[in-house]
Amino acid sequence: MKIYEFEQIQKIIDKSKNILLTTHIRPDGDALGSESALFHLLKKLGKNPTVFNSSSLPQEYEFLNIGNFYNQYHSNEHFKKLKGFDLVIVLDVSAYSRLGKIGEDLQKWSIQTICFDHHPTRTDKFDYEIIDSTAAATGSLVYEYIQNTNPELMDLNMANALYICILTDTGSFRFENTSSKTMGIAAELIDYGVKPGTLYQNIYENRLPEQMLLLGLILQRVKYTCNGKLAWFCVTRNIAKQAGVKLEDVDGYTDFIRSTKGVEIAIMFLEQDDDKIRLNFRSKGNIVINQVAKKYNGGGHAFAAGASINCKIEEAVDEVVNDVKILISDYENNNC
Ligand SMILES: [Mn+2]
Repeated sequence: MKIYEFEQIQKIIDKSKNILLTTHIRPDGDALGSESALFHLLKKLGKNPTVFNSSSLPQEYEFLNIGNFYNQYHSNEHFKKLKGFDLVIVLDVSAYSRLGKIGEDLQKWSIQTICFDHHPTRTDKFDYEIIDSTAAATGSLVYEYIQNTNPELMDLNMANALYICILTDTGSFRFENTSSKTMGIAAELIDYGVKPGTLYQNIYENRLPEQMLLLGLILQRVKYTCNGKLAWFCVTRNIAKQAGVKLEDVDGYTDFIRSTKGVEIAIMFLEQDDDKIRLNFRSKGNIVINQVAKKYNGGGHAFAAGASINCKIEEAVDEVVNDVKILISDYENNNC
């Protein structure tokens, strides 16, 4: 990103007072960390920021909620409030449809928008954009923005939030998106006082016993095909109930199954309703998976993507496993 692009963003923020921050449904560490860092920055700039998300705050990110600033958006209660904002900052997503209900409602008002994002799949255009699909996390773009405009305002709260962005979106610095630049930013954040071990534990070593029980049930049910290159599993509402896990707390399992030797792609089918199935795709890095997600109106990164499909879970399995089998055989044909 060029310095003048950050300066332009700063000019827009300088002219605004009531600023809304929002992000995609089922927010992850990058989405929530970016919101948190910008919230604290805007406060220091004398602005009146508000965070509204369509989804609730996942329990493992509760420690970021210093001052209880994460609000869940409820259309019936908050729709009229949207009119009072003079600027909306959309984080970690470039599609109104992925913002959930608030995205639908925002389009009914005409409010200026800024978007910070690093996803390659882009649907909507925003008034001002800081977009870089080579960035490991949206949080690293937020970090660059702060360093180029208000470096003296950076503090430990903001540094912690930005470190969470990078930690989670790089899979704890394991994924290929971990560049020397990413490591450089992480190192600078540690210089602000970030404790990497503590933050890691906050997020990854706080699994509920129920989630571990569900892991056991999933491990007994994984199916392999394509000579072990494709692994998939279903989490029905029944199995989740048996383990005592709420559907919104079913997370991280697809990454774990991908870690199996020989597996190139792992898929989770999560039954949300009788005829609504959430799909979660994880690829080891040889086969791009987001075009299959796109086919089902989803999206994401090349090797980590998601979508939703409206049918019975058995039909979803038939259709999607077949699509991915074709993808794997294309890959094999091109690599023999
Ligand atoms: Mn992200």
